[in-house]
Amino acid sequence: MGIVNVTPDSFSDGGRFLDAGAAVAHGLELVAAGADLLDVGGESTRPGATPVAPDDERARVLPVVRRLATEAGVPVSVDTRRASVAADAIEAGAAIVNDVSAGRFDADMARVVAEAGVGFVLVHMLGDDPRTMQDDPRYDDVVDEVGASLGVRVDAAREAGVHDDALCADPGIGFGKRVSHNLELLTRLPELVARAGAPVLVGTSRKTFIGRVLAEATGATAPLPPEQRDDGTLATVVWAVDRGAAVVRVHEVEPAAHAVRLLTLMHSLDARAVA
Ligand code: PMM
Repeated sequence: MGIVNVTPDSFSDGGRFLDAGAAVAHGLELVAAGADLLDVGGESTRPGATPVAPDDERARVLPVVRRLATEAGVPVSVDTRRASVAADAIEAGAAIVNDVSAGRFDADMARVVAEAGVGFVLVHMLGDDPRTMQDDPRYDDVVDEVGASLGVRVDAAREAGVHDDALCADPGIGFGKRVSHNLELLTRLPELVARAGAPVLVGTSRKTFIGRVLAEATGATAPLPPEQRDDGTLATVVWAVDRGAAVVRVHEVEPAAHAVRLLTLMHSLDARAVA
């Protein structure tokens, strides 16, 4: 899943694709680089980001979704917490709704998704506000708690009428998690995959925990900046796919697509060698 952020303030690519034409061109480049899905977002959910007004969010995402849905040749997902924006994006051609609040921000979301029969990505976030989610997040057992919470959201979506094959669950890397929580979610990913009740999507791309881990290795105190996190991202992509992730959400598509292709080939050769 290639990321198309139409925002002025996303942490790694804010402001680069605010113009609809630039965002569409970027989406088409990501497909040429191997993306099977595109995720279009108009609201940054990084900690401390200012919430965007619904009309501004609509104005950012709809023209981009409309053009990519006809031109890209792959399903387009809309990254939004608002049911009305999701409904308009579906009308404009979106085939998936990616909701970082897992349907908790807007009580109408699951109904809109169910009625349209589109895909639904449910993301775990600690608390219900991206502005405060990183304020001292705590878990007794992060994998148990994230798994249980995703299970509740998957059940709620099913009750609202969303089909099993339309659902995807996402542990929400960086959404109310410390570095250690993110690393534990990745190291114990097979447990989450086994209990999620839906295919699992993992979004590690350029996230702060990668910048922190890589900075620590050199003794630096500040995290490595987002533009220097793509190699680290690639390691997490390979790790996640190898441990059962069905979808990985990335900014830099080509290396991830190449890595996944090689990984898949090696797994199939390995399976034949063992048989
Ligand atoms: N991360 C961000 C935004 N949307 N959606 C899903 N499903 N999973 C994620 O991990 C996720 C997301 C924040 O990253 P960005 O600002 O680079 O898009």
